Amino acid sequence: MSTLHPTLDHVDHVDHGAHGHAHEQSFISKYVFSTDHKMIGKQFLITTMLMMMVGGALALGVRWQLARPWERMPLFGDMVFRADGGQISPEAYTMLFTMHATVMIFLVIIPVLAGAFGNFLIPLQIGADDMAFPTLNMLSYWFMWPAIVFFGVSFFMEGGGPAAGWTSYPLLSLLPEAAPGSRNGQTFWLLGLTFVGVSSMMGSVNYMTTIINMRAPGLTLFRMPLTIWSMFITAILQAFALPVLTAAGFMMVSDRLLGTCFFVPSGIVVNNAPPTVGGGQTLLWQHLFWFYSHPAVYIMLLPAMGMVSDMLSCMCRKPIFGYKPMVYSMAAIAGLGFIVWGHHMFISGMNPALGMTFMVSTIMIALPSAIKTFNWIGTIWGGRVQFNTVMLNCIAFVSMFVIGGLSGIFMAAVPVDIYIHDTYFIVAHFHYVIFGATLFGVFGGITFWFPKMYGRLMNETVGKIHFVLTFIGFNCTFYPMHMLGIAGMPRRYADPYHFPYLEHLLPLNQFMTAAAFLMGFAQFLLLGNFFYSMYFGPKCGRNPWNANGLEWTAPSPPGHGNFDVPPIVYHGPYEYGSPVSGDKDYLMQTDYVPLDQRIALEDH
Ligand code: HEM
Ligand SMILES: [Cu+2]
Repeated sequence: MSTLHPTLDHVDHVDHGAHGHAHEQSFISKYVFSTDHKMIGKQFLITTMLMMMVGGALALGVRWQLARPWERMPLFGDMVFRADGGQISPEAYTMLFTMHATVMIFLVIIPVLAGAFGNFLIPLQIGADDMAFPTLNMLSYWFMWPAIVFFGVSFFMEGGGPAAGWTSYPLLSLLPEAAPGSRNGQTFWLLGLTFVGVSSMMGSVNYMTTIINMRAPGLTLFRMPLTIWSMFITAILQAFALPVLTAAGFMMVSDRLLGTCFFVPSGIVVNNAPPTVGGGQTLLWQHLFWFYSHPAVYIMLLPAMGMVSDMLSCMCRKPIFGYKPMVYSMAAIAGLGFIVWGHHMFISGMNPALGMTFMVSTIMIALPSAIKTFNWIGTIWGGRVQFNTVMLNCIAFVSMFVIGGLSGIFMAAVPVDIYIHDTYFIVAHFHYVIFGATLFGVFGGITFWFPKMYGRLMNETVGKIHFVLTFIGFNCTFYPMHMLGIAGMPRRYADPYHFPYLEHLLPLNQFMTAAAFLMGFAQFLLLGNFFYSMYFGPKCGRNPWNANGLEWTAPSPPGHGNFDVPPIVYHGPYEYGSPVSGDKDYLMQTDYVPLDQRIALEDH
């Protein structure tokens, strides 16, 4: 089977930066406080890639402890945990997994999808010259930085970093007696959360407005690429879910600083401190938190679903199978996503009738998810599959999503979840969806759109090695977690082997840790490939993948204002292998085919 080699010819003379209306921009306004959506997208991308390394290092700390409990950690341990003789203390372990999840969710996955790809692709794929509100767009990037700083400095507070998990459940997150990190570290965590929230909200408003108002002539809603649909639906999700979390965060800050008691009940004794005086409810936080954070898991997935649909169709040289069902399924997933949050709280003592409702609505999400999966398989089926880095990552996306989706259905069943809740089974599930699906989709997306970002190609061989190592490392790290969970190993324990019934799990955990380190180091290949190719990759033309979307009609990289002439759209983005396109196997959205010719060719 032949593999699509990106075309290197017809490199057009691109006047970088100043296209058409040339005006000099200072370094600061071009690279730092830029209002150009492409630069903001790249800023998000590079920031999130670096944050991924930070989050990864924290995870390796967690894995070290699970493989070699209470042993001195070489290098890292000596630097960070010198006071404890280089070993990770139970408190430090708690901070490590709290901040690992916080960084990965709030500083990597959410901003890489909406922030990096949303910014870069939305105007280009709808034929606009920029976002509707460029300054707001710039602010949405720069509001990430206070969050990064707050999360960062929280480690240096008295008592150490936040240690209540990324879910920040009270009382752990409220009472200084409950966890050492529940002092100022936790307050800083909440402030950081507010800033990422504001950043996301600014993006969301901008994306909705841009997609509704700024589409090129002819780009009707059902001619939009699925990436745009997914970004649009995600933006709506953000707009409705996020205020709840932001409000809850403020309530918690006020509980901590102003003496309110929204989440503090009366008469609880924690670590021999005097009983709490409150009148609030800890469960209230869980409801508010999950009312945002369940929809948020789709914020972490839907954009990747859209991007993978675009890439799969191009790499299989076939129209996407079932375009409209794909759109409706995404809408259904988003809609159902709002009424299922209680599945995180099955063991909180809720009324069984309510548990049943949450169970049924959760299991219903499997339906649109399955429609999407079958449609991806339908797209691959019979296609001229190009096994390049992009396609390999997309296949990983689909297959890992199937595994993660299936374990989701297990957990959604109340009787099963009562047993596996808060075990490693949960950790397996969400890593399969967030890492296995989304992150592989992102790796594919980076490779696919890199030529548009920098006018150069990334290295295929390094890309493939990175893929294989990550794929093997990923499955060896996370698949056994299903087994650990069924065996009853709880999550968030610094020393599970303390319990005799878990002792036999140590060797398996050591294997997983080895795989995790392999996977961690493999990410340097991605970074190396990315930064090397930025300067030394082979130059490419406007449309290296012979793709159909509007972004491929613009120069690589597009100058200020994106397009030479404002594009006009004549059909959808998935016309691959159509008889209408003549001797090419693709038909760009801007290629006009007169109706009589189209009818004649299609009847052919
Ligand atoms: C078929 C679709 C899905 C179903 C039926 C499902 C079901 C569930 C259930 C029932 C839980 C709670 C388990 C427990 O705590 O005992 C859960 C947890 C979780 N799910 Fe899913 N899920 C699905 C898809 C996803 C997706 C697409 C993502 C992310 C992209 C995701 C991310 C998470 C996360 C992060 C948690 C754990 C939260 C925590 O406790 O820290 N899930 N899922
Ligand atoms: Cu959920």
